[in-house]
Amino acid sequence: MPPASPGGLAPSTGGDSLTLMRLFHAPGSPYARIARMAVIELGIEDRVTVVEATLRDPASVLLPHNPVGRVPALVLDDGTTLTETTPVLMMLDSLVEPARRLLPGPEAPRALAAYGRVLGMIDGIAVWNRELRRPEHERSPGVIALETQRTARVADALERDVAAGGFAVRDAGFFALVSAFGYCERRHTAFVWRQGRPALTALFDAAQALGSVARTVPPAGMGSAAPAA
Ligand SMILES: N[C@@H](CCC(=O)N[C@@H](CS)C(=O)NCC(=O)O)C(=O)O
Repeated sequence: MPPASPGGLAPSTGGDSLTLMRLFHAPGSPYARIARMAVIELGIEDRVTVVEATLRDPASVLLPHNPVGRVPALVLDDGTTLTETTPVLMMLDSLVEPARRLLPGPEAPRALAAYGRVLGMIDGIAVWNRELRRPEHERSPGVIALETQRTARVADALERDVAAGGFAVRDAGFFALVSAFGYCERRHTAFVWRQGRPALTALFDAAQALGSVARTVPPAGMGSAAPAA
C-alpha cells in the first residue's frame, strides 16, 4: 500500500492513464463551491478527488500545498497547485471537450463580463461577511457600509441582467451566481437579497433542482470569527 500524501489521498497506482487531481475546499466557501459544482457538471468526479480543508488553521491539510491558505486549490498529479477560482476552473475545463466547458472565452465577452461581475460581488460579500464576524467593537462601519452598497448595486444590476435574459446558459457565470446567492441564503443572511429581485429569485430557486447545486449547499451559519489581526 503506497503512503498517503498530504490531503489523505493515496497516489495513483498507475492502473489507469487518467489524471488524478485533488480539489481542496471548505463547505462554506462560495468560491470553492463554484469549483465543486464544476466538477459535478463536467462529469469529472472520477478524476478529481474533493478534499475538505480547514481554513485559518496552521494545521490545515491545505497549507503544505497552498501557502496562501485559501480555497479552492487544485493540486495536480505532479504536485503543481493552482489557486484562485478562475485558473482552477480553466484546469477543470481542460479535462473535457471544448463544447462542454464552463468558462466563457474571449469570443463570448458578455458571458465573460457576467462571470466577472458575479465574482466581484462575491469579493464584496466576503469582505462584508468577514467584518460582521469580528467582535462588534472591532467592526468598521465604513467598510460595512461600502460593501453593503456595493453588493446591493451589483445585485440590482444582476437582477436587470437576468430579467433581460442573461444567465440563461449554465456556464461559470451561472454557477457563480447560484453560489453567491446560496452563500447569502445560508451564511450571509445580513443581505436580504430576494427583496425586490424577482428575476434573480426565480432563477436561483429553479437552479436548486440541479444535482450539482443540491449536492453542494453550504452549511447554515456565518462561520467562525475572523482571527484577530
Ligand atoms: N480570489 C480567490 C478568493 C478565495 C477565498 O477568499 N477563499 C476563502 C473562502 S470563501 C478562503 O479560503 N479564506 C481563507 C482565508 O482567508 O484565510 C478566488 O477567486 O478563489
